[in-house]
Amino acid sequence: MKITLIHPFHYFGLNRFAHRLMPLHGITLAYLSRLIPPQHDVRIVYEAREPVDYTAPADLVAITTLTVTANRAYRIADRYRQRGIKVILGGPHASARPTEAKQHADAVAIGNGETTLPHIIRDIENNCLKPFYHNYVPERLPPLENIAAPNRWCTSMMASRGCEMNCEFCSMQSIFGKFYLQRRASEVIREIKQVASPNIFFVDDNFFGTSRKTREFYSELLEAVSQTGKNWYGQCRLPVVEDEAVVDIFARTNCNALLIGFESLNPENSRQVTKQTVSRDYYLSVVRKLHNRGIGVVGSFIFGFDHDTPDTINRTLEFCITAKMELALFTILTPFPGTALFERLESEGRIISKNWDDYTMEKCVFRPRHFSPESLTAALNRAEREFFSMRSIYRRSQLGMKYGYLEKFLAVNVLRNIGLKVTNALKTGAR
Ligand code: B12
Ligand code: SF4
Repeated sequence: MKITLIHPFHYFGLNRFAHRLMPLHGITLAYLSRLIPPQHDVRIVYEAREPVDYTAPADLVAITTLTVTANRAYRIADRYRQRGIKVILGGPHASARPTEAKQHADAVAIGNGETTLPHIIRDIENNCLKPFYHNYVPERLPPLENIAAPNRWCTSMMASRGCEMNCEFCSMQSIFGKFYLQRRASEVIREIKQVASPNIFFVDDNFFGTSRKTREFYSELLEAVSQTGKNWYGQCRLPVVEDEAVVDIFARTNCNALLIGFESLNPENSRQVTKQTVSRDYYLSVVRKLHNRGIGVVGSFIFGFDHDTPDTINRTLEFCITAKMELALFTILTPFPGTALFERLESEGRIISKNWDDYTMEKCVFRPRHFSPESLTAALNRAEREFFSMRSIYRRSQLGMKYGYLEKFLAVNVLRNIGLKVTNALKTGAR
């Protein structure tokens, strides 16, 4: 069979241009292609990079969906089905809303593709496709030999999948189930050696973890990565970098930067949703510890929790600049379908938009406690503009210039500054 795998794209205009400049995507399609038996001819299409060619020959089209890309995925699916081509939908959104997705597909894969995709392909070959394929926790993860890089600069890689935590706003456990699986370190090391780009981005949910076994696994892996001369980026939970010994390993093995989910500076929010220790001093000590070892910090923060007020946002901004964070990702709390957060806000009658196009994490789709939806979106935009202002870039770069890390991030900070100015000018012009 000729099988086309598609990752739809929801950003248009300026954002599409930005994505072309710096393409970064997960490994979903490359990963799914490894679950398809080798006799099939597989084509991968990232819509962010190339338009979907509806005339290219295909016997089966498999589309992955995030909530924000769901509507776009449905439009693509409808056009293929009009041509009589079978379409299957999967991924976090289709898994959370299978009945909705089924209106646009011949079959919907719920949850982990490791268990559903091979089964679907077998059923298509035997002409007995079922409408829904249900989630099972996989027993092992497939190898990722010769994985294609989205750009010359960085390649995404996965060494483990699953997370031991269950944060209220996250879809991992509620959609995919409670599991944590590691691949064989030797296999991942072999694959990393095949990669041509100088940087590796680990997409693992629970990178490094906290158990002794997990730490041994990652230590072996990272020592091998450093021997290839490549640098790496990862995303990890705060408790992981509390340990000096772990930070030493990261520094020794060429960690360029870590994306850290700080989520909130407000301890009352953390009691409600993230279950992690929160204090400004503790956060600052973590950032300093990483900076002292030459590791950049990309801080991820969520605004709109029940205890957030405008003051929380001001304090967060002040913290990010004082801590001289290389980058900050400010997002609005978003109740993705399938999460405990969605259920709670729905039961409280607080969700105001179910247009999935709005689920960008930059727009408020529910009624927060201490903001109007519009004022929360405006506060987020203001925080972003201030964090990426030239004055803030200058203040944050002082430490970076001394130790040599901000220069790695200067271009992306300046580009973000320009991007925000252009977006703002376009919005003002449109009003
Ligand atoms: C790396 C990453 C990114 C990268 C790359 C994004 C990408 N498009 O993949 C970056 C930083 C760019 C990013 C951005 C965003 N991300 Co992100 N990201 C991830 C992360 C950590 C890993 C993705 C990955 O490669 N996973 C590994 C692959 C193998 O897993 P998978 O895609 O889920 O696929 C499995 C199954 O879903 C299934 N499957 C998937 N598709 C299909 C299709 C078929 C036909 C079948 C049979 C099976 C199947 O099979 C696979 C194996 O089991 C995930 C969390 C996670 N663990 O998945 C979040 C995650 C996907 N991101 C999320 C979000 C919200 C976003 C943003 C909207 C955030 C923002 N504010 O911008 C943007 C959207 C960008 C976009 N348009 O794609 C959410 C999505 C929730 C939702 N319901 O939509 C997730 C799940 C995080 C979370 N914990 O909630 N992200
Ligand atoms: S947000 Fe991160 S730590 Fe929390 S459950 Fe999701 S993947 Fe795990």
